[in-house]
Amino acid sequence: MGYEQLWLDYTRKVSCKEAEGISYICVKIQDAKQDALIANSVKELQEAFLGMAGSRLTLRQECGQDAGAVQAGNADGHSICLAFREGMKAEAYHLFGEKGDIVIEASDSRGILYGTFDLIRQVQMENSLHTLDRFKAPAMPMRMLNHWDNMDGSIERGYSGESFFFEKNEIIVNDRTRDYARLAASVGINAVVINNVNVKDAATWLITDRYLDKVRELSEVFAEYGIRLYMSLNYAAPMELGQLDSADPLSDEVRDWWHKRMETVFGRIPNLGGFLIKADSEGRPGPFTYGRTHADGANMLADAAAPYGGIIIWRCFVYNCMQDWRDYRTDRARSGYDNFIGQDGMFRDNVILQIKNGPMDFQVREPVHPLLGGLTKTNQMLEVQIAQEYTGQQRHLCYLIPMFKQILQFRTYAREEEDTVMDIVSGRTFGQHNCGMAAVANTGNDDNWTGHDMAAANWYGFGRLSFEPELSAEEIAREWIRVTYGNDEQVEETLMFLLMSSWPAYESYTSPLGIGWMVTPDNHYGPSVDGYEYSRWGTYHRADHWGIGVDRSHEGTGYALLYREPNASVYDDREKCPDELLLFFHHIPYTWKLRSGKTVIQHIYDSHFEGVEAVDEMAEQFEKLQGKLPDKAYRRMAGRFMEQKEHAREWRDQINAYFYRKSGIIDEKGRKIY
Ligand code: GCW
Repeated sequence: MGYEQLWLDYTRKVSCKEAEGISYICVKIQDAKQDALIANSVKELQEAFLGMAGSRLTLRQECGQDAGAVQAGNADGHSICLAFREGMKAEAYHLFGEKGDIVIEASDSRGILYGTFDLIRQVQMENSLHTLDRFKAPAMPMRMLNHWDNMDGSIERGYSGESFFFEKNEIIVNDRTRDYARLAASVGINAVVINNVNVKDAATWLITDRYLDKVRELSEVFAEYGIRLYMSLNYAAPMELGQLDSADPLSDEVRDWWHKRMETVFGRIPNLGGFLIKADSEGRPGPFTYGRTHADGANMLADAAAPYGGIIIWRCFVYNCMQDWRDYRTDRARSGYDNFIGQDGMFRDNVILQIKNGPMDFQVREPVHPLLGGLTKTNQMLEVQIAQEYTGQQRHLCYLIPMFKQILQFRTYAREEEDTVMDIVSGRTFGQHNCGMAAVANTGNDDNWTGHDMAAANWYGFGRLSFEPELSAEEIAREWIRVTYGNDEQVEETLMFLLMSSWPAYESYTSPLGIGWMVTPDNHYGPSVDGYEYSRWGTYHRADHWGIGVDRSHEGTGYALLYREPNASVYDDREKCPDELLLFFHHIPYTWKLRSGKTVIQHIYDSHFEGVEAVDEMAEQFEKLQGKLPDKAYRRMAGRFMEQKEHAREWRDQINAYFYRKSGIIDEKGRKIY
């Protein structure tokens, strides 16, 4: 086993007297032996307590009829008691200490599993167990990872090796599959899409006999950790697999084809949650070809999946990727909204629209997508990306949870109260039960799973955040550090500093004031200011000699007005628009004074110098951890920080040179600009 166990590494010893005093597990659950989740909870507790605290926990399947019999301290030591309690919410748990014993109560076995992993975290953090009293219920029903893994083993936008689900067009099920499921479940993930949303070639065949047995095997491993398996679908499957001559959602033949397919697929895979679909986007087929709407397409699939409780997740990432850069009226930022808002309320109850956090594409800074809170009668799910496609590709450190927190806290004004993105995706705003969050995954078959060791904080953090969105980014970071690297204060403080400085630093030395892009086309790594400026992708900065930015106000593309008030008026007015989004919404002269008091051009220069200084400081602080982190991890990270330092300079110098040459305005601090 060459790969690492990350935050579930039970070989790391802890100093926790209370854990040492525990000697057995008592399962007060009927038929627990048949329940794989309970069995796995027990196994996890036994391995964790033995490895970390040296206590060997024996299993007592049914001790005593009531909790009292177990809880009264026992001559042969204390226990961990697992029990069901009626009246608790699905997946919720209560973890508490009672006279030296520990109790995990839940309404279902997922709750027991989540409580188990929480207890293990408490041991890892060396917290007192006797005084525990943690009542937790996940805020949102769907907590999902989307893997963009292809069946040949490559990963679209993957930065940590190859797929561990697929190799040479075959499905892999092995120990690593189980460890993946354990890691995901331990932070509360309960749904996983195994294949890329761009479904082509062999992946189209995942829903056929060729693969169903193996998909089932994979799904069974997931099921034992409470994770539902989902697949991405090829909308044109009836043509590619069924030899029909269309995929028209209103054709009887096509509907029949899907009904039969769903019957087979759900019949063969009991733990199938449903499907994710990218349609009419970036060359993928969809209902537009037949003059039909997204609702027609999604509902047709939803009807076919409904008898089996299946969910259809339909992505809103739909835009014209054949734009003419000369055209100032078409605005990619508008397209998601314009394509879907007219169909609000037309989707079946088992359809969820999945909406990227911003209207463009996972840039380091974007406004919140106006469909979030725009749609009021449709199930909605937020899509974020922990794969760092535009934020340093897991070579640069960029802890993204602070960004996700800002998005979740954004007030949409869809109602007078409970109107934040967090409220919407938790189902509070519109009373929805099919909702939640999905993240484009950042894992691969690298030994450390995520390329950069610290990128694991984004995986861990996404899970924890989707379970408990009230946690702060700092709390999650601290927790990740302690469960991964132990409780040394210097390690904790230094890694905290690195994580918390990383997103602001990355933003500073890359693209300024919300403009985004400026990356090398296709691979999206490194600076290329004009790389996308004259392309078909709709991603322009419109810089000239006088200024920069895209006019999305009422005088421009009108995008700013897609928000509810007061957001619309704030974004529409360059005087009121927040600095960090100014160039997203407005074309602004370089000499314009920002609310910070600096001119736009001086801000560009300053932030790029400061960004590099911040990275230098991060690298310097990191070096002090030599000898304090596991050797391998230290060396891997040291290499990445070296690259980040160099690469941040490249960003700084290219951006500053570009704007100096365009504007002809000198840096008032007289620093070197090329
Ligand atoms: O971010 C862009 C990526 C594509 C991706 C697409 C999407 C899977 O560059 O690689 O395709 O978004 O989200 O569908």
